[in-house]
Amino acid sequence: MKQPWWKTSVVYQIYPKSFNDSTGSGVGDLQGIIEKLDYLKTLGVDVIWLTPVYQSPQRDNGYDISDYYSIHEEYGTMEDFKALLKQAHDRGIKVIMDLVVNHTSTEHRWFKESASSKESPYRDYYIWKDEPTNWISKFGGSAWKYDEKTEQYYLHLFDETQADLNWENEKVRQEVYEMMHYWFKQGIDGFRLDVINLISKDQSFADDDGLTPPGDGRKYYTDGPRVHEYLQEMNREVLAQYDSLTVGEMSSTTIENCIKYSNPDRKELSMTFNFHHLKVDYPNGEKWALADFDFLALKRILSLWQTEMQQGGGWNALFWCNHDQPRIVSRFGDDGQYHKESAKMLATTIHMMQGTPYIYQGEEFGMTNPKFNSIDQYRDVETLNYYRIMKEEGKSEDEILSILKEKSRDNSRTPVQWNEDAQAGFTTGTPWIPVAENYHEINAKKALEDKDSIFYHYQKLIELRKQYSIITDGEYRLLDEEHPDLFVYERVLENERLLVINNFYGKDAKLTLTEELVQKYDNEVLLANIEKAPELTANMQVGPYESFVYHLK
Ligand code: TEU
Repeated sequence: MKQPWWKTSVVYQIYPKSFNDSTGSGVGDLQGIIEKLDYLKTLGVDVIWLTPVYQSPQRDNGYDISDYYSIHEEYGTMEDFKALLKQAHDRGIKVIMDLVVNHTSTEHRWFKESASSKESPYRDYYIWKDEPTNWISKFGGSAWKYDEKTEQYYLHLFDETQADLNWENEKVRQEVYEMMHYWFKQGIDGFRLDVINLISKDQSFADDDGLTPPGDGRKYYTDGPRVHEYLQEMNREVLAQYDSLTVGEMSSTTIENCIKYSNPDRKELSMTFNFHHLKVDYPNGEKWALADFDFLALKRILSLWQTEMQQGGGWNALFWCNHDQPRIVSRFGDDGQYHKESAKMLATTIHMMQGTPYIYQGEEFGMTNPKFNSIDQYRDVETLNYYRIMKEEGKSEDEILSILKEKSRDNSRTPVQWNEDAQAGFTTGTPWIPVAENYHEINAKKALEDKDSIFYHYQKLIELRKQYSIITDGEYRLLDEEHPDLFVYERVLENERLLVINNFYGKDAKLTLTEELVQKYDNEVLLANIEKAPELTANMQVGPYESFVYHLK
């Protein structure tokens, strides 16, 4: 059966602001992306995902859109966008954009009209109430902002400059569909849909009774009452007319809903991002606190999503990194002694799973957290809001900075480190956010010159996905579930297997394999992160952060 193209693709996420600056403005731009398309072709990615490039006041770096039909002037012009699209397509690389329609910027024309008067025809484009609920914004503080002029509160699940659209209003939905057609007619190949599972709110707008954690109101708008109805309408009105990749970012979602969002029989989306595996270092579910990651929980969660989504006919987006998450090699790997080995091991762990892998800019050569040591180096609105909140809670500067160093979204937003030139070759000007200090050692140029680099490991993972259908279609089975250090799984397709062995720690680990695995098959090493992978035996020793893929036939 011919698979849809996005099931065998690998997507590369570009955060334009930090990717490559072609003008010396200090901010990345579309021409800067064009300059790097050959680099991405060398890596072998099939799709690039651009985080928002629309007109925006940039309070949330483009996730606060003030005009869906124009390009943010710091990034370039519509002509630059069209040139990028053509240049990417000429290289066989598809382009998906970020669809942010849970909310707009309060600078958007619609909101300005809506806030002008209770009688405005745009009033019901947003969610206005006489009294706020006790819901908490994901960026801290109340999720409602009082408007003096019309003496009502408007809902903002994120920053107060990001007002939630009212999806109950059919005019809003039609505006969104019209805009999606516009971009598809420009020639794009799909969308990543920002927090799309938050668009349907429980119309009771009740206070959270605090009985079910976290008690912040999210149960009244997460995977809400009409969300599947809206996505099926979006599919009928728009998506079904284009051969596209659509990936929904599903905040605080469930497996059951992600099966519904991505099972093709339901005609909603192609695939989903979920974040459960990236909360195993949140003590009691709290992001803004420090804890070692729970490795057994990580294995359990990733494996559950593999098996349940496969059984339910859903499709996972596979990722460790994005513009909201810290750099994975610093978070679950080792950005010191075993930097190269652990980055390769982490990549192998998810790229050999079932789903569509996403590589975040700089991940492919092991960019790390920048380890900022002053609040002046941070830019992210969520980070700065929580800095203020933690200060008000009485936490010391040092304690707060130690938390931000691990948890801030700015960890992934420092400029891509291209080479050892000034500002890592990102800009000839002053970058909007500081470059990480380790760019002399960790940069794309160095990686391209080192045949044993993390870059070429990613390149090989992408090649393997094209060569072996077992990676796309094989059944996933976790092995040795309780092993405290090793993440070992197999993929099974008829009489063929892949055996994937990953040591998540910097010490030797013993692995016991079944006689069947060791005796019954001929095996070949497809990939290893050390010079020579050990022979498959019933009792194996796996060294610090070592990672191997064996093909068994
Ligand atoms: O993110 C949704 C979201 O909740 C993230 O902000 C992330 O999960 C959170 O910061 C973890 O603490 C999307 C975009 O990816 C993000 O960049 C935007 O800020 C947000 O929506 C609002 O559009």
